[in-house]
Amino acid sequence: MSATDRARHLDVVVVGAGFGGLYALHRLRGLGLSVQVYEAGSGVGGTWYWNRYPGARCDVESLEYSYSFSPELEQEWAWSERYAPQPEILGYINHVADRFDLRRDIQFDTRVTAAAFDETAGRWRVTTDRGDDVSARFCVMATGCLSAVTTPDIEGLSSFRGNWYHTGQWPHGGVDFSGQRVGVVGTGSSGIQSIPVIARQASHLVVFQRTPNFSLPARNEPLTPDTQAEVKAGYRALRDKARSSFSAIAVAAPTELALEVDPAERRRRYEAAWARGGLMSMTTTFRDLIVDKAANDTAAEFIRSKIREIVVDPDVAQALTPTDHPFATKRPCLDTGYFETFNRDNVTLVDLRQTPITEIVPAGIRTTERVHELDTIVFATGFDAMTGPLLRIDIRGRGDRPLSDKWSAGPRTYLGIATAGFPNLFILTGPGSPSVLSNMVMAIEQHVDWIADCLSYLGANGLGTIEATVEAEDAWVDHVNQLASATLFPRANSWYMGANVPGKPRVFLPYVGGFPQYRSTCDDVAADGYRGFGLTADPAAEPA
Ligand code: N01
Repeated sequence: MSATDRARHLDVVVVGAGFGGLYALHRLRGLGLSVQVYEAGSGVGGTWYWNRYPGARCDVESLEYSYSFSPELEQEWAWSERYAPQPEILGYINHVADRFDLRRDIQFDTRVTAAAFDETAGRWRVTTDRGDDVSARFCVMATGCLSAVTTPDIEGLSSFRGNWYHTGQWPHGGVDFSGQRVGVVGTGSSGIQSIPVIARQASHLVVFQRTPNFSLPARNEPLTPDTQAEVKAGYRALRDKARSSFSAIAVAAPTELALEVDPAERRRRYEAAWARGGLMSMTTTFRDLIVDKAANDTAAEFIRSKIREIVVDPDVAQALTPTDHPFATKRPCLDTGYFETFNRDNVTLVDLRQTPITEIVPAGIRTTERVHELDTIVFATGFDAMTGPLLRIDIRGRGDRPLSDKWSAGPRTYLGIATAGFPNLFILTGPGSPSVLSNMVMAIEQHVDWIADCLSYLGANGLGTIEATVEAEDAWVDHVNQLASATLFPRANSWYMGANVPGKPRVFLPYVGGFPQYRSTCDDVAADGYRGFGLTADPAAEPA
């Protein structure tokens, strides 16, 4: 077979060159398979390639938010801070791409537009916006969970005289806000990270807040050589602990109930978590925070009391205080000086619950109260999470059925990795898997390793296709829903629930049973000959 034919008839197409796509390429190429990665960006990095807004950094500690597959890589890379800033994570991913010689199988500036399963050939036909038209036995969708940005459809945006940006598609050259009147719309993680930084540069910052959010101090700090050396000396044990921890982050599982301890002791624990900083400190204080509303109220009220302590103007503090959802039912934010920013003279909070946006005009944003004159608008308005990146591609399975049709009432997967009617299509960290509720890098590695083992199994057994059965998928969807309904998560209008996208079905998207339970289910399924999947023989592997 010529090189051109080989390029057109691949073993695997991987869509996306973020953490997921890169590791998939590395593992699958290592099996001797021909792999082509398509990436819409001009470089590797996925989330970390696109989200370059001021203040962007990870909210999982750097030493854990990194690949574990290569002990050499772990040892040679040095992180500078407890939570790595976006440029450093992007530098890390670029280092990985070079170190493992990945770029030669990645085509950049190329967006996959469609993937259709040809039942006769038993292959996927994948097409791109650059005119590529290739055939592959397997497709790995490494499209990310938070990559399909959502910009609100506010009347008049095109009339705005200034510039506007979305945090998830930030210009590579950066944006200089010096001397500008800036409006930030949205107070999720992206808004809460960028607002303090923009406030320091802009002449005036107006924050347009629809829903106040819980945010915890990051307590970011430089990582000392001693800390790094200590972690690196015990890296395998740390990774093993992470793998057996609920969120795939190495923390001890809480054992106590919040209401089991007296109020003074409870407060002391919350104070200690606040002082330590980080997401896990607070969320793992007690084991019932996400299942018992009364327990959750104690943590929520503690954070509210902190907001009142920090924010000087009581009306502003009140407006910033989250009351509409239990703590952690929306992804809690990590910040550096977020609430303190509202004590600055050059920052104004607009509470959109009191004065909603009516339109954008050439001079700025009009609310029911007045026009806020602006030079620049920043939309920190989030993403069509988990399903958006897949449904923005025209994916068609058996019988030419679009995935968008199959998922019209919400995503249906088996293990969050496969969907019935779409043979040989794998979704990395898809809906129905722990994904966004866990350390994403570890979740990615677990999925890629499972897929690599699966492809080896198919090869070793002369099998051509693997496809989730409808029965296994139905049972998995029921299981995922049951787990979610036993928690407080469905009480929030969150992107976890699809609530941030008009018309999106309200379904709790990730699997909430924890990473270890999920991982062992995946391992059992594989050990049981891929229980719940239909397997067919590979005609090419049969004796002539
Ligand atoms: O998006 P979001 P994000 N008018 O959906 C508001 C990860 N992440 O990009 O709550 C006015 O959380 C919306 O208001 P409401 C992390 O998993 C991680 O900030 O819908 N406002 C909300 O305030 C995170 O959870 C990191 O009422 C509108 C905001 O916009 C996820 O990405 C950093 C509006 C959107 O918040 C998404 O975070 C950044 C409208 N029409 C992101 N539409 C770290 O690792 C929406 N909003 C630290």
